[in-house]
Formats: sequence, C-alpha cells, structure tokens
Amino acid sequence: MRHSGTSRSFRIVKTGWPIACAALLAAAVTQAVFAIGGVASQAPQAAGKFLNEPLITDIYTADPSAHVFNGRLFIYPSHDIDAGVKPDDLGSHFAMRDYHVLSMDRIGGKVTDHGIALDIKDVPWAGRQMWAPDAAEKGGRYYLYFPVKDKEDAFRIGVAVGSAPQGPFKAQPAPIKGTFSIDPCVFKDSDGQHYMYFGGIWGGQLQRWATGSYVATDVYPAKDQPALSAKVARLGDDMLTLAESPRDVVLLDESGKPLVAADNGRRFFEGSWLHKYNGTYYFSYSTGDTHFIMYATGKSPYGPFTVRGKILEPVLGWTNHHSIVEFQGKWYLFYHDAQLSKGQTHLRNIKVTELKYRPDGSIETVDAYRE
Ligand code: FUB
Repeated sequence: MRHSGTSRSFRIVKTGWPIACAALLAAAVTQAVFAIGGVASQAPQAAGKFLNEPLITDIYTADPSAHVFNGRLFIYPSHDIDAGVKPDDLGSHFAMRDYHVLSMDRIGGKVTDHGIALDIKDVPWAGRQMWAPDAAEKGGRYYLYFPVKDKEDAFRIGVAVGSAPQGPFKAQPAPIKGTFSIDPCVFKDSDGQHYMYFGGIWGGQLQRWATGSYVATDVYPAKDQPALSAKVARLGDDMLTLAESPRDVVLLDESGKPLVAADNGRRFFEGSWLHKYNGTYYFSYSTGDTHFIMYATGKSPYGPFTVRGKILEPVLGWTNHHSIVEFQGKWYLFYHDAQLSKGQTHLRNIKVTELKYRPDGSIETVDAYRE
C-alpha cells in the first residue's frame, strides 16, 4: 500500500516522437506518467479506453476476493469511502469502515449488493482502516477474514463468522493469534485443508515484525538481500486459529535464488492470492510501487514459488490488487482501478475479465486498457 498523494498523478504524454511523425500519432503508443515519491514511473497505456467497466457504480469497491459458494459467485471487496482523512505515507486516507458482499449468478449478469456484512463498530478490538478481506466456507459456516488496525495502530487479522456467504458476520472478540499485517487470502486445497496467506509492506507494516513482535519502526532488508516475504500458515480445524507458526512464502528467480529487495519489479509487496490449476499452485501478488500483478508457481501450498511472469499491467490508481477464480468452466481475474473517481487512488471500483492459460500453464498478461 502506498501512502502519500491521493493518486498517482496521471497525465497522458506522447512518446516523444518527432513532429514529422504526426500522421502516425493516432496509432501511437501513449504513456501515463505517474509521480511516485517524486520519481516518475512510466507505464504504457492507451488513453482512456478501459478493457472492462466497473461491476457496480453506486459504492466504491476495491481488492475483490472472489469465490464460488453453492454455484453462485461471491465477491468480498474493500468498501472505499472518502473519509476526509489527509493522505499520508501510511495510507491513512484508506479509512474504510465496513464490508459489503456482492454476488452474481453469471459473469456479465446482475450484481447484487447484499449490504453491510460487517461494520467496524462491531469489531471490539478494531481501531481504524478495514482493508482487503477474504472469505472461506467449511461445514456450511462462512468465515470473513479481514485486516484492521487495532487500538495501538498495528494491523492484525480478524475473523467473523456467518451462516450465509453474504453474511452478516459476527466478529470474534480478538484478532487471530499469530497474525499480523494485511491482506489475508484463504485457500482451500483439494484435500480440504485451508491455508492463510497474508502480509504487505510499507503501510501494511510487514517490515515492523522483524523481531516477531510489533515495533513501530520500519526495518527493511538491504537491497541485495532477500526481499520481505508474504506469510503462510495452515488454519486450524475451527477456521478461527492458525494451526502453526506462519512461514515465509519464498519467491525464487529463474536460477533458484530468492528475489532480492532491490527487485521491485518482481518482489512481493501486498495482495497475496493462491489458486491451483492442473495440480500446480499459483501464488500471485502485487508489486506495489511498480504496480504489477505477478505470479509464481510451486508444488506445495507452502512454496517455494518460482516467478513465472506478469498477470496484470498497472491500472489507473496507485494500487493493484486481484483475485483469480474458476466459475462455470472459465477462469476469471477480478481486479480494481480508479475509473469511477477519475484516478483518486483511495476511491476504486472492481472489475472482472477472463484469464487465459497457455498450454504450458503460463498465464497471458492482461492489459487493463484496450488498444
Ligand atoms: O484497500 C486497502 C489496501 O490497498 C489493500 O489492503 C492493499 O492490497 C491495497 O489494495
């Protein structure tokens, strides 16, 4: 999660072609220039033509975690609001206060907003900022996993329980012991075991857990050292506890070496997602300050995972966050951008597009803009 500025400042420029090439400009590639901490970062984009439209437009939504329960597709997004909080480097302006669950019976069909599923006022230990949630089902009970800052301003992961996929959910009285940071993703393996992946750097505070306890000081590895990792732990049978201490989700490069901290085009930043395709485990995630969704594959839910490529190019808005789900015989990528708010990073809208695999299991990269 990035922090200062309400959005990447967004302007469209030509690629600097000479005036003599003016006839070609209609077809020319344009570039969006994003000011990131004073450093310009460029991502090629076509001006203004979005690949997909927002799934709902009457509320702002982000971080869509999609699951199929009882043959229906449910989405567990963040509910973005303009809380009037001044932007800062900790992402304080992402000041969300509740969750809505959305659902649909087919892609392209009507999207139902089931209303408030969990409100921050009903989470006894919560302080502020309900960020990206996820959900799981076991034995006809539904579990909403959510990150929120506690009253000491440390992100923790909570769980709330309901009897229907759309909620309402009742929060447990305390965060899940042993969890910290943000962006829980809960994956159900073919053998019925559930695993939780979590973590996010910068505003997500993963770098504050180097000692195993929360220390409000940022400690990052040196540039040539292994990057900070997402965490994974098997969930207990009760779905309310971790069955083990969290382990690192190790990401390897093509030569089998852990990705280093300086490799910010590929290293983990936030937004873990795990899915399984043809027996292979796919761990995907956001690279944060380089704005990609990347993926890596492995033979176990614990990894290690070898980086394979890019799933999604940068979108409008600073954050990039996704989920992947199979529904009615096709695979889909859920993601968000800031189309509705014209680029205000903390006011996002969720979208969906089909995801395609090549015969070797690699994934075709999605460009969120049309040619
Ligand atoms: O929505 C708040 C935060 O923004 C999420 O937790 C991050 O993944 C980023 O999308």
